[in-house]
Amino acid sequence: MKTDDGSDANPSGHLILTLQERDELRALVQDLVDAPPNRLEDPKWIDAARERSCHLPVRLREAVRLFRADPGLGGVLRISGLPTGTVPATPTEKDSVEHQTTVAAAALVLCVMGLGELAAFRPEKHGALVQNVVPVPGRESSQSNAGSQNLKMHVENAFHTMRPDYVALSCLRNDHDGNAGLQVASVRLALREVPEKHQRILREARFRTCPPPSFNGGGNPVVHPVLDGAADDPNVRVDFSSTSPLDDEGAAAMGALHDALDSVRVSLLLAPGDLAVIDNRLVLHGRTAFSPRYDGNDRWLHRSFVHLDPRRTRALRTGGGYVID
Ligand SMILES: O=C(O)CCC(=O)C(=O)O
Ligand SMILES: [Fe+2]
Repeated sequence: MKTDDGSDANPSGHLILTLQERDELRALVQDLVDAPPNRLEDPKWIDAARERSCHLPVRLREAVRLFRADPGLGGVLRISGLPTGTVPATPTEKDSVEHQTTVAAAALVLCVMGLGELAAFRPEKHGALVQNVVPVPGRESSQSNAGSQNLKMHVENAFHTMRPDYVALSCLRNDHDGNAGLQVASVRLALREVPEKHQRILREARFRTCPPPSFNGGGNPVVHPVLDGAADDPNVRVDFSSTSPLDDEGAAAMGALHDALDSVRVSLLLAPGDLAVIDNRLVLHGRTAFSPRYDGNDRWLHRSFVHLDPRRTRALRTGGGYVID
């Protein structure tokens, strides 16, 4: 299906690395894995990652650079062919994160370094640079990435003024049954279906968003508009699990936006070695339900956040590190 400007209905970019590019990338990742001091969070290792990201295969650098300039109508860049190394048993504990420079963690960091600077939030997953998205026993119905029931569509950390510009999710293992799809829906596509009277309401501060469960009680609710910025190409800020309208008109407008997003929603079944980079200013994401078995072979993604302008967050980053307090 083509849209009226001639592009694909799901115009998200998909770069499939060639065998030669995979070899080049694997060598670069291994070099980074071995770079001292072998700890993901160490500023020296992060510097090494930034430097090596300048040597990524040229098509990958191009794809990332072009995506940064314009994420397209779909607002998602998928890259296939990242090395994962030997993948151990999927963790099962709550808030699990990576500290060691594994192949999979280094590959994610390396690929997204070309986009901007990595960031994390102190109250969430210990402020780790690379976080695990895994199902956690007893949290099946949680509206967080520890759950396995349907995860509602959301902008990441929608309550936070310094929410990430991009969310990067790389796949080490999909679920046993191939049911867990990363859902993405672009506001650039959805707004074509939202009547102007609702868009006007969505631009007003008539919505309240609470911090997500992953903040473990940290942060405060905020009242804000759902759409802001350019009239013909706005940013979106809403989480259908933790944003509530303040009045009836707000509820109708949010409902219209929800339905429009649903009509353009795309499911991405990530395979090991796939990386999805989501523009968090334009695209909501969520996940379909799946059945974890807690047998060491459950679905496992790595997640990192990226900001385009680290100066914007500097006052909140004690000591200039990557963690936002
Ligand atoms: O599990 C997924 O595919 C997405 C989870 C999610 O929303 C997140 O980790 O931010
Ligand atoms: Fe999310």
